[in-house]
Amino acid sequence: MSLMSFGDKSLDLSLPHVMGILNVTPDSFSDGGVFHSLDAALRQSEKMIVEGASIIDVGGESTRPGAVPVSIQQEMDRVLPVIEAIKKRFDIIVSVDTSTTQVIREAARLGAGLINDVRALERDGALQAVAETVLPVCLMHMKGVPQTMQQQPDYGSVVDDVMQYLLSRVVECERVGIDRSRLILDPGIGFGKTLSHNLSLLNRTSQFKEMGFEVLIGLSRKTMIGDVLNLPVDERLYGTMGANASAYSKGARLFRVHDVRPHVEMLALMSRIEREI
Ligand code: 7PM
Repeated sequence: MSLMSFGDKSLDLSLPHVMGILNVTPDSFSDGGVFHSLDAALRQSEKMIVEGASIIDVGGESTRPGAVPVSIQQEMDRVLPVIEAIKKRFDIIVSVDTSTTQVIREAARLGAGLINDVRALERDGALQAVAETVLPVCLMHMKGVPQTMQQQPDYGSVVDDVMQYLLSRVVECERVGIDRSRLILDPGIGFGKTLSHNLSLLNRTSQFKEMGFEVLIGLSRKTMIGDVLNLPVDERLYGTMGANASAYSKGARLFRVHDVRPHVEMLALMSRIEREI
């Protein structure tokens, strides 16, 4: 057993867990007004819960390469009502995919159980906002900013550079009173990385684990899968599952995915086999 507390619930991170992706950006729920999008978000959440997700990751700021930044108010309006509605309806851990201090504070107040920050709490006030909660936080590595991060990313040694960056963020967390036991590390697949960088990071997943941290991997349907298989985004499930199975065998225990049921079933077998003597 390796329990981590996520607000009102805990997870045993000796076992794998699926985090289902819930995008609440306007491009994900075509514009039919507030009620329509809230209803669609709740239905998608229920589906992912029935399929076995342990966490629903709610995100309102598109971090895709080339995306335009959204205002704080826009992000609040998108994300907070959804978090509130999910926590009211379902017994599930809600994660908030945000870098914004005000969103961190309000999401925690509404019952979010995990802060998932692709900027590893680098924005002004974000460290302090998390320090004022008891919640765990996922620190992700990104090189550059979403608009330009895929323009010739380069590293000395990608694994060492990403590790060094994440450890520097761990130090900053501890400085403000966020204990190590609350930290989850994520190499940030696709965030300022070439195919070769992504493959190296996945190959070395165990190095992050060996530093004593839980590891989260988010590679669902990403370009790296398409690059290896030469397939469009809607045909990347099998490749996604292969890469996640590899990450599991190297120690990752949290998997951020679109396709919950296939991953829950794959990981159930991976974990049963690993535990059989
Ligand atoms: C459009 C394209 C929208 C790509 C969103 C994305 C990660 C994450 C994202 C990840 C963690 C996606 C990305 N990716 N959080 N948020 N780790 N912790 O492909 O890899 O889902 S957004």
